[in-house]
Amino acid sequence: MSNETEVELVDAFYMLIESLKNNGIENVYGIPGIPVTALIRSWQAEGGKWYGFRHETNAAMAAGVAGYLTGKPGVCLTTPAPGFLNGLAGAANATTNGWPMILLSGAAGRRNTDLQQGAFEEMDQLNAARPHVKAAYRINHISDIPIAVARAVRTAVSGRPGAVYLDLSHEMLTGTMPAAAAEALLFTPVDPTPKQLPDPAAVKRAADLLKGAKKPLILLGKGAAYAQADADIKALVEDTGIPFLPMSMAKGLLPDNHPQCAGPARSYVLPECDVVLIVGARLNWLLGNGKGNTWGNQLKKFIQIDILPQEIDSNVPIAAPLVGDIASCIAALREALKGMPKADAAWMGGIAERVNASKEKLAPTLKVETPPGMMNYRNSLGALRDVLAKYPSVTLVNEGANALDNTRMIVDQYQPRKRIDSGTWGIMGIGMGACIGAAVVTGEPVVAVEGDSAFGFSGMEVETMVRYNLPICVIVMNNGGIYKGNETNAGGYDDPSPTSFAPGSRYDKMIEAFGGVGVNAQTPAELAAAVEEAIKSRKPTLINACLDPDAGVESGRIAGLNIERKKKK
Ligand code: FYN
Ligand code: ADP
Ligand code: MG
Repeated sequence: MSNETEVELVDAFYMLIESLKNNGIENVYGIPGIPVTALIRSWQAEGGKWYGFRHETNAAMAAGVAGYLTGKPGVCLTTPAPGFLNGLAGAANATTNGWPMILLSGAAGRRNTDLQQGAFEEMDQLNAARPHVKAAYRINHISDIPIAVARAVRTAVSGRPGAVYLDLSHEMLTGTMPAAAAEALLFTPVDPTPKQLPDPAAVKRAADLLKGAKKPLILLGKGAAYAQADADIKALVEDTGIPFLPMSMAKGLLPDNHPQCAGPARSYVLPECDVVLIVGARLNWLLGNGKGNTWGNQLKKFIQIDILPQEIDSNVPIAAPLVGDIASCIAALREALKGMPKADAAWMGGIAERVNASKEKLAPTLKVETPPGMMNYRNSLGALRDVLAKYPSVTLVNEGANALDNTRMIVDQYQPRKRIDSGTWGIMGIGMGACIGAAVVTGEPVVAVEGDSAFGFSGMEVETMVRYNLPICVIVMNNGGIYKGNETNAGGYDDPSPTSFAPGSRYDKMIEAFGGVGVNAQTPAELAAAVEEAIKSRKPTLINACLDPDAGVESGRIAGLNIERKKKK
């Protein structure tokens, strides 16, 4: 007869690790500490990959990007209180961008926390997380782990993707249960990302509208890239002959040098078009909320493909909503459009003229010579563009103001999901996390173009890049400041201006301190050579690109969003 001590037990770590594995999770990003250090060791011991960061926000950014690139949730693990809050910033960013990720965090004991008795790292994390994520759940008992992890994964990847917070309560983490009962609870969820087919009547309505268009336009957003329906989207564009305009992260879904790409004629096609097929993009601030000057002050006839029903009519009336997953909607639409004549040649011709004029205007500025150490955005990025054209599978990470705007305009993309940037919020601080997430899941080199300000938010992760020997090349566009590096203090005293950094900083020395390759590039040729060497060698590299402190403009291309003083006192 067996007594209680002979019953084989498993612990919460085992249940969590097995549940993550059952859901196809291979990588976890985060920072160890009380109470999850041993959990992380166990994860590694049982074959999981762990990427340890220097700041939790960057780990969460990596998880979000991994989710975007793979369609499976990236997982971030943090310690309680500030560690959790740091991770929450990345989870909120993933939610805003519509990327699947899971934030797991250890939490102080509920008994003390709920009575506010002052436990170590006490915080009501579940409620803090709620407004910023798609869903927040707490696991209170070890036997709930398999269902909770499956629920988190399904919530993250189905419908519009987003981040899910899973609170690992102290009580739960200390639990054990009989192994036989535990094994009976572990399972692999069936079809976590089900197809969502569009209504045939909605497909017909959309097809009829498109067939009647004189100046149709296809607007591709990062939802279209996320959907991994690349071949069908390309076929729809090419079969209809309709010009397409990619949002920044949809660049490369079809190559930027495709004859139907209207990117370089943006301010012509948006006001001029009559019917717009929106595929996985939102009519948010990046698109002038669907109205106003950007659109020639006319209400366009919009066909909008989106998985989230309430995205429709969010800003302006949508003439033909097409609610469903992009792959299913595009397939249905292609079928309904069979035999449709190609888009009007005069419309295409007018666009081609503008595209060529924009490119011709830009081209000479990319070759301008500047004195050593005084590069500008155009000639430095012109050199980079030519190198990256040779390596289309490299992922480009990009943040900043002028560094962002100029790179988006100058550097062409040729493959889907190879550009990651400031995203829906238009924020700084995605950089090194995005680089690491992309390098881990693609296994290919990553090149980041970072404003010197933008880099500062995640710069310490160069140590992480070196520690894991990841093929990442970071270019810091160093003009010595936010927007520009030559502003003086408006008050006239000696302190720096609010936008200035230490002049002549050598960011390349940072990575050398950890054993990576540092390069101080003074000319476009030096920059190009260093990037190419980094891509080929796959060695973690940081290039300090020496820019003229006067290079750049305040707030980049979105200066209209800034507030100027109305009245001087
Ligand atoms: C584009 N363009 C080109 C090319 N591609 N010209 C020549 N050759 C090529 N290949 C032209 C394009 O037609 C535009 O000119 C201009 O370059 C800029 O193109 P873009 O970037 O597509 O257009 P625009 O107007 O800047 O787009 C609006 C936006 C974008 C809001 C979508 O600015 C954006 O994504 N911004 C994010 C900003 C952000 O997050 N900043 C971080 C915070 S900064 P015209 O047609 O003449 O207009 C904190 O201060
Ligand atoms: P961008 O910033 O490039 O304009 P957004 O992130 O604003 O793109 O919009 C992406 C849209 O795509 C979101 O509204 C989201 O609901 C939608 N979406 C994401 N994945 C899918 C999918 N598989 N099927 C349909 N819609 C999707
Ligand atoms: Mg700068």
